[in-house]
Amino acid sequence: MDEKAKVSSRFDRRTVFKSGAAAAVVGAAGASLWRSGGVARADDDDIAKIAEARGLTPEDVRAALKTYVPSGTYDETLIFASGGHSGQVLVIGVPSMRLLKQIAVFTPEPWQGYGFSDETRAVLEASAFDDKPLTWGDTHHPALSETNGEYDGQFLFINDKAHARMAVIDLRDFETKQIVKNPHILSNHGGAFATPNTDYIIDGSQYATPFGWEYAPLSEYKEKYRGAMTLWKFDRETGRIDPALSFSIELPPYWQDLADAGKGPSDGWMFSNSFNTEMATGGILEGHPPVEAGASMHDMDYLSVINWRKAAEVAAAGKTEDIKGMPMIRMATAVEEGILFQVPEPKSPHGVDVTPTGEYIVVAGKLDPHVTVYSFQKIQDAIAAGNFEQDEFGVPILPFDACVETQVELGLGPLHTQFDDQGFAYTSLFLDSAIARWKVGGEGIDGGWEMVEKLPVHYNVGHLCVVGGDTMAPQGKHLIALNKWSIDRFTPVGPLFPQNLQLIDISSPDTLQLLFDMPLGVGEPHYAQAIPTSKLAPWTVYPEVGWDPATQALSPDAPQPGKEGVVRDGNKVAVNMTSIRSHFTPDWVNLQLGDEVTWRITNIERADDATHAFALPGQNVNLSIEPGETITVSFTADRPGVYPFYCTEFCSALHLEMMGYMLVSP
Ligand code: RUQ
Ligand code: CUA
Repeated sequence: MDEKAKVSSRFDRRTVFKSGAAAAVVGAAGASLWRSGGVARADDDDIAKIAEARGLTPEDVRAALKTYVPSGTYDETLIFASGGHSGQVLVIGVPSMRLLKQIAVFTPEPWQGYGFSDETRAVLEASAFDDKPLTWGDTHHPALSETNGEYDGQFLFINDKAHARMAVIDLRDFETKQIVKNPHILSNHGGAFATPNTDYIIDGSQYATPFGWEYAPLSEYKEKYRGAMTLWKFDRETGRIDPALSFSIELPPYWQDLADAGKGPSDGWMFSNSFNTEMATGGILEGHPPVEAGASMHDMDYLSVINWRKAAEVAAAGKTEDIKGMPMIRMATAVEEGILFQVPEPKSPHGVDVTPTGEYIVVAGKLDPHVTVYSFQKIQDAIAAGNFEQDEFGVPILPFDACVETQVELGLGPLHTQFDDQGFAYTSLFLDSAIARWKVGGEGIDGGWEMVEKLPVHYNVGHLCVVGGDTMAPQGKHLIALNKWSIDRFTPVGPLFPQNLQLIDISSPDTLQLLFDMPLGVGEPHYAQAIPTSKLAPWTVYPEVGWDPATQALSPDAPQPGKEGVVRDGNKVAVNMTSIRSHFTPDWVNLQLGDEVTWRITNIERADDATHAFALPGQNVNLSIEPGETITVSFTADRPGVYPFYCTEFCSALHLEMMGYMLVSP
């Protein structure tokens, strides 16, 4: 039996629920639930009959009871999942696994009006590649902002791997406020990761290129191509990354994979895997091995160990080189200042994850059946003892044996690790299509560093996510496996399959239970972070009428009720409009050919969910104007005609009547 077939057969367990005999499963819990509702309208046997008629096993019923969120009640947890090459972020409720929102980040999105208003267009345009606007991204790793090593629910960051960009989302309104383009590198992967107080957002390069997006032939790879770690300075007050205080550190031309920030004793340091220490570049037709083979020849690659706090001091002291307007700490400086070290790590490492106490660093090598656990203290001891040699780039290489705490054998294709509050770690096994639960060891812990259970998942699991699972305060109720393939899980919908997010109950120390399969047909989530909803405080309407979400302040230009109108100054026309159920004021907008129009709309509603939208034919415009919001769109009236504009959000019984005429006279 091949591996997939084996896994499948484990899922072929239809011990169908039998009424009477199996009613014990619903048993006490089921019965008391019905009764506590105050309605004695069904007994256990009815539930058993439903289960039997639907062909459900006792396990199925248990899973359903644990995930069902009745109408009118809320999920206890939200996950923020990347949307992969949709370029967006997905917000999903747990345990119901209902998709609540897709936050537009790198890709224009009409429902949110993202990329159509002046304000949101500016966010996208600020991160253009030179002058070329980019209208998609490849989101991989969302990072929630942290205070003292715990999620604080204020901001979310996410990278665009395809263009090495970083986005900032404000969790007061769940909207993207800023995207910065990395001036040094062209693709990233080791980001976004927040330092424990969100001083910096870590952004590691993926494929080595010459810095500053310059040209150099592949024959000069070793001399001219480089990797880098960028530290984006985050300013909580403005809610923005401050590129002027951000900097990069030059690395050898290996490919940085994931990264993580230290915490507790390791706070001030960060860790990043480097694979392709072979420096393979492909060249299949030129007689070289393909990258997949060329980059997998060494038994050991390197874990980069970087003192970011020291690096920030060195950057502030100006010991940097300016490349495309942003400082770079050169490799030689990084070595001289004691910022950069490397430790060998086995076989094409992928994920690096610091344990909740900050004492250990867990590395998963894709081609090694173990996770390798490094001790931060041992690394520090080796550095202090000068116990290292230098590689061909001059970077100190600490000895493997001196830094490793232990290795834990888990299975095939380990990728990523998260932690819970019961002392367990969870590692995804891509090739095994399984989640391994293992016990974290260390001082005073009995029987640590060993695998305790493996749960099959469908199929090819990439990241996994536990509530707070990468923080200093993880929780132990749910784990979400983000699976790449969904063969035989869902009703076929053509050759492009949805992704499959699987919800797993990890609350019992004895056994893991798969609860729910969530097909996601809107992109490929890589990583996700989960946060209790009690830590979030989003607005349901904007604080004041005339609010500008771009500045998170009252806009001085906001059209206010009673001040609406069309104001002409030569060929410059300002349209000051308000919206309320069910009309726009003004609803006649008379323009002349060639007019340069600045059109502002304030939604003066104060009721939750009373969003109006604004579609203007011929100008490629759709705006979403949430209660209190002010929004702007500018264009040139470049074609005579009559253009009915209307509200695209079904806001009231007379929503169809919520329209007006824009007339452009020749
Ligand atoms: S990763 S391929 Cu996060 Cu495992 Cu991007
Ligand atoms: Cu406002 Cu429809």
